[in-house]
Amino acid sequence: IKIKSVPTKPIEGQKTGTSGLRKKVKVFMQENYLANWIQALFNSLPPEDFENGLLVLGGDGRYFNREAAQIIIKIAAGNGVGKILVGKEGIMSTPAVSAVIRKRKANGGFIMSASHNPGGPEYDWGIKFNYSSGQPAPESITDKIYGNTLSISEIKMADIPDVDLSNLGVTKYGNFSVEVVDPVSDYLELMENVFDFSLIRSLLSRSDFRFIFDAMHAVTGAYAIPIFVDKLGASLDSISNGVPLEDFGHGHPDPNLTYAKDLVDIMYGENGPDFGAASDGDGDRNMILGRGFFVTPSDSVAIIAANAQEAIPYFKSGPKGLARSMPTSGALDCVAHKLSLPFFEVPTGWKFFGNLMDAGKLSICGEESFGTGSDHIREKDGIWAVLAWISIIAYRNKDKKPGEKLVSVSDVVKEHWATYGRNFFSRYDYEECESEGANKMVEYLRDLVSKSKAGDKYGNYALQFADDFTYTDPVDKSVASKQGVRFVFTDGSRIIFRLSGTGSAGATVRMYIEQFEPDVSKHDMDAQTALKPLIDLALSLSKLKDFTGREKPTVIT
Ligand code: VG1
Ligand code: CO
Repeated sequence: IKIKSVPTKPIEGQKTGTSGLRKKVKVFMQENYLANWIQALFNSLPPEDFENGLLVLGGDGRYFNREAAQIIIKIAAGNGVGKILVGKEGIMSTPAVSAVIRKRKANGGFIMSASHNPGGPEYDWGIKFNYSSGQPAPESITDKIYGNTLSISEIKMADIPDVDLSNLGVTKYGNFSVEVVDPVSDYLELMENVFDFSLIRSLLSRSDFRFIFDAMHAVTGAYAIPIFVDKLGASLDSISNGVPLEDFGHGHPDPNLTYAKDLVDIMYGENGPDFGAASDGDGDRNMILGRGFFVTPSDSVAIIAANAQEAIPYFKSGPKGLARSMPTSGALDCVAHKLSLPFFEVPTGWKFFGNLMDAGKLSICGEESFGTGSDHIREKDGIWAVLAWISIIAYRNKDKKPGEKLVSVSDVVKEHWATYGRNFFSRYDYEECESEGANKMVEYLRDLVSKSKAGDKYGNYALQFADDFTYTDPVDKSVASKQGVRFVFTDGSRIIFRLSGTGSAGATVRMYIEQFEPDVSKHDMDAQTALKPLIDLALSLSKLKDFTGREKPTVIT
C-alpha cells in the first residue's frame, strides 16, 4: 500500500486523564487533532509492539466515531500494523475490547468513547488505548504519547479508501487487512465460561422474578438482547433504551441515581421489579438496584467478593486477592480480612489493577464510581457485574418453589452489613467549576495536610493521619503521587478530595465521605443522614463553598 506523509504541527492539551484523552467533539474535529494523537502513540510504542501486528478497534457508537474509525485505521496501516479487528459499525464495548485483545492475542486496541460523558455535536468525544493484556496503557506510555504530541511533525497515513464497517468479513489492502467482527460473540463466550448460565436462566425465566436492564441508549444496547434475552431467558421488554444512539437519546449515559433517573423511578415505584441494572456509554460501569433499594458500588464489590466462590464458577477455588481504588469504601477490606485474602488499595482509575492481575495477586476489584470487575479481563465490566449479582441472587433462590418468597437484593445487602458492619459512603461531585478556584482549594488542602498531625481535633473526630495519596506499584515499583487528599480519623472515618481526570471542561471536584458503623440497629439509616456530621465537617475544613462558589453538588451518589 502507498503511504502518504502528512505534515503537521503540535497541538496543545493532548494529555490523557484518568482514562484516555477526552475533549469536546469540536476539539477532536479540528484538523489533525485526533491524527496527531494517534501518530504520537505509534511514535511512542516500541515498533515490535505493532509492526505487522494485530490491533482491535471498538467504540460506544457516539457521534464522530465513524469518521474517527477511518482516521485510526489509515494511520495504523500507515505505521505498518498488519491487521485491525473492528466491531461492526465501529461498535464494541470497553470490556469486550479488553476480552478480544486477550482472546485474539492482539498487541492492543483502541476504544472510541468518552465513557459516561454525554455525546453529540455539542458534547464529548474520547479515545483510550489498551495494551496486550487488555489493560489501559500505563502512565509510562501515556506520558510518552503526550511528550510526542509536543514535537510531532509528520503523520503517516495509508492511501486506502474508507473501510466499509457495516458488513462482517476481511478486506485486504496489500499487507494490511481489516476484519469487521461481531462485537458480541467473543465476549459472550467469555461470559459463558465465567458464569453458570443455566443457574442465571433459572432465575431470569421465573415468573415471580422481574428483571430490568437500562442500556441508556449506549453500547450495552448491542449486548443486552443477545445476552439477557436470547441466552438467558429474560423477556424482551426487560431491556430499556436498548438501541445505541450517537447522542444516547440526549441522555447522560452515566448509571447513577441522578442520570439513570428513569430506571430509579421504576425501581422505587409501586410494585417495581425485583432487580434493576444499568450501564454507561462504553459498557464498563454498572448500577445495581433492588426493589426500592440502591446498592452502593463500594458495597457491591464487597458483596460480590464475599459470594463469588459459591455463586460464580470462575471463582470456584476462591479469589486470589481483592483491591479497590483509594476513595472506595472499606467494605471490601472487611471481606479481605475475613477471608484472609491479599488486599490492595490503588489510585483512582482501572489502569492500576492490571499489574496486580497479571502477577496473579488479584481477582476481584472495584471503584466507588460504579466500576466493578475481575481478572477475566483487564477493564471494569458492566455486564459482568450484572451477571455476578444475578448469579448471587439465583444461587440464594435456587431451591425456592414458585410462590415461595425469594431472597431479594436488599436481603443480601442487609445480611452482608449484619456480618461485616456497614460502611456508609457518599460522593459529592461539583462539576465544571472554575479551574482556578478548584486548584486553589487543592493547594489549600495540601497545605493543611502538611501542617496536620495525629491527634488533631476536628469537631468530634480525632485525626489518625492526613496525606496526599501516593501509590507504589508492588509489581513494577512505579510511583503515582498526588492521587487525592485524605483525612483519616481514629474511628476509621474518611474525608477525601480529588479533582476529576475525565471531564472536558473546567474542573470537577469530588468529595468522598465514609463512616463505618458496626451497630446493626443503625444500618437502616439513610446514608445522607448518617454522614451529615462528616459531610458538614468536610465542607468546612476544605472551605469548598468559598473556593468554588458552589452551594450544592451537581451529583450525589
Ligand atoms: C472517573 C472515576 C474513576 C473511573 C474513571 C473512568 O474518574 O472517578 O473511578 O475509573 O472515571 O471511568 P475521575 O478522574 O473523573 O474521577 V469510565 O467508565 O469514564 O472510563
Ligand atoms: Co465507562
